[in-house]
Amino acid sequence: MKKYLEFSQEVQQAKENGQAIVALESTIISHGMPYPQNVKMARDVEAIVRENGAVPATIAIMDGKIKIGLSDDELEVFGKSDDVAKVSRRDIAPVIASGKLGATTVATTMVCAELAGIETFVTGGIGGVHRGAETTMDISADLEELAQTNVAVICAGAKSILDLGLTMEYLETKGVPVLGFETDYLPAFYTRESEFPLAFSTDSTDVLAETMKTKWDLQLNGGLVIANPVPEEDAMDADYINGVIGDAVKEAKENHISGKDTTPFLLAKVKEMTEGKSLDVNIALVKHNAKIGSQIAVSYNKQVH
Ligand code: PSU
Ligand code: MN
Repeated sequence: MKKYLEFSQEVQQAKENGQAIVALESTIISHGMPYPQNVKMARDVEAIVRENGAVPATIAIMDGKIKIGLSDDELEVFGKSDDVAKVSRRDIAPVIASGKLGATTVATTMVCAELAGIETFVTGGIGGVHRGAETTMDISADLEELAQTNVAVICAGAKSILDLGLTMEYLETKGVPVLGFETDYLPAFYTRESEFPLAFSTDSTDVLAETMKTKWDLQLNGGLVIANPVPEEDAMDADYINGVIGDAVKEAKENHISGKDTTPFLLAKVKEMTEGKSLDVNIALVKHNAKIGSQIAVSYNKQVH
């Protein structure tokens, strides 16, 4: 197992010193945002993690290894290259064995974080049940991973490019807690709230860390979704963005976009239709997630050591 993992020096040191570590994904860099904003976002997010007392570990696949922690130059490669595979769970072994560059999705970053002994993972939004999934069966592997892998994912909920109601049903069926941080409703990424109420909410990062520990102490395997709404000042108007998303979903259908291309297509379309505003919001909410997620990681680290 160990021969497939390569820790950066910073992350290796953090492990030896018992410091809190926060995992970060790379699909958001390679397939979620355009260059050069993606690289700047990745570096800024790492800096925020450090400012909040934890150590960042951006995860990706390179040279036949799972990299736990990337250098600045490696971040640049993943941001710039247009030859990076989007790696879901099914793609991990083929991409490693063929020595290709691979950006890890939420699902794959969870797999790799667990292998590396990292319990806290910060991202923008998770994948979910796509609209029309009753016929396409397009359900993100992120949900299946949350059902089985012991990593907490701090995000701003999920985009309404998805069917949020079906996504919540799926998570309930799979026994995945969705915990609101300072919200009683599932955040909808660009907006602070959807219509879907959450079973649990808190304004304490300590309680969230305690919830992670309790779940895993009880051997209730699988992840947790910690839903942290976009800051008020960055949120978009709900009617406006939902209209845009509706048009983007329609365009994806007309262009017969399917499978793993769907999410990147929709993200790029929404950015184009909002003249870049959606990208600014995306960056703002990831940074906010990095702050709250790092506080959770530090608290969790105190409770288990
Ligand atoms: N949602 C976003 N931004 C993203 C993604 C999702 O708002 O960048 C990425 C994440 O890496 C997520 C993946 O794991 O898309 C989900 O893809 P799919 O729907 O193909 O499972
Ligand atoms: Mn899919």
